[in-house]
Amino acid sequence: MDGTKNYPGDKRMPGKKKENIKEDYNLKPSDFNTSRRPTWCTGCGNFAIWNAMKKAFVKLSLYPHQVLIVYGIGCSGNGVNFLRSYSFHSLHGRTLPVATGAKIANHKMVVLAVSGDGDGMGIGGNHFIHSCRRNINITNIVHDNHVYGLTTGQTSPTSDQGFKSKSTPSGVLETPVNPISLALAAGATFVARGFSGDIGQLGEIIQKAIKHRGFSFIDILQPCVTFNKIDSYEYYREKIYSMDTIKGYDRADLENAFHKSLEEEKIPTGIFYQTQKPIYEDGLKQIDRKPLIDHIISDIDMNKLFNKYY
Ligand SMILES: Cc1ncc(C[n+]2csc(CCOP(=O)(O)OP(=O)(O)O)c2C)c(N)n1
Ligand code: SF4
Ligand SMILES: [Mg+2]
Repeated sequence: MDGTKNYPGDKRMPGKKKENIKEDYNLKPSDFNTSRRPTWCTGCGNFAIWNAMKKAFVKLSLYPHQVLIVYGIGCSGNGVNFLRSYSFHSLHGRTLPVATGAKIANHKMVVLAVSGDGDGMGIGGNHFIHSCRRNINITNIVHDNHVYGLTTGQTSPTSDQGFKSKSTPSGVLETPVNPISLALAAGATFVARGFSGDIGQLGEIIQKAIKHRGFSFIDILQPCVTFNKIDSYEYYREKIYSMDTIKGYDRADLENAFHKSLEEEKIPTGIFYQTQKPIYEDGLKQIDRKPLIDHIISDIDMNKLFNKYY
């Protein structure tokens, strides 16, 4: 947690245990602000994601000490400095393994993994696939601006074919990763797309994703106003439509979700797919009765084990 100042109603004293934290104040989005103001470029879509996340926590009555957010490296990852919660600034591409470890250590905690498209779909792509199929109860948010923002605008795995950047001056040759299709194919149990130009819908999706029991994935179309002049707010506003407008859309229909994920002429937003399956934690006997962090380990003698192998 950002340690700059206690949030209102926080009765903790240094060294006191978590049980002493009281949720006795009227939660508001600004309770999730740190003392630092965001440094993102003016107009960056990250602002809306930051606001939508804070609003979603308030709607769910989640207090800062009940949430862990694991960030990757990137402009998206810099959110670690601006959103007050327990947080961990991990390595580029490694948000999901860190979040997975934290969730297993304390499965009572609400855990989110926040990364960029380069982070989540490039170097972290392998972790993404296995996190989807593992169905661990965490929420993965990808700020999908189709570029490597922090390193000044190189091509990312979701950049459009033909996109020109410093790293591909003649245009991208490959077809882009489709994060929604990939999540569906890999077995994610909640798959959604948001747009940072629609904070109302985005906040709703984030709430539902956190409430979902299982791995929930949200790909957020997030304009990078500095390094991606193609995928702008105007561009998206022309192309986007909400799936909430489709009467009778069945979110449990995987095949239909796939079809939707492949639409390009118009871009659907909202929840593509949601289903219930046993979560990874259900199979872990060690955390059946209480979180791993509450186990008493001081009387475990490791010497026997060490002596056996050394
Ligand atoms: C292992 C590793 N490789 C490369 C980098 C350099 N690096 C830092 S941020 C970044 C790209 C970030 O792009 P993205 O994940 O899309 O996040 P954005 O900045 O667009 O939010 C890269 C390549 C790094 N920090 N660590
Ligand atoms: S470089 Fe792009 S993604 Fe990064 S803060 Fe600026 S507008 Fe946002
Ligand atoms: Mg990016």
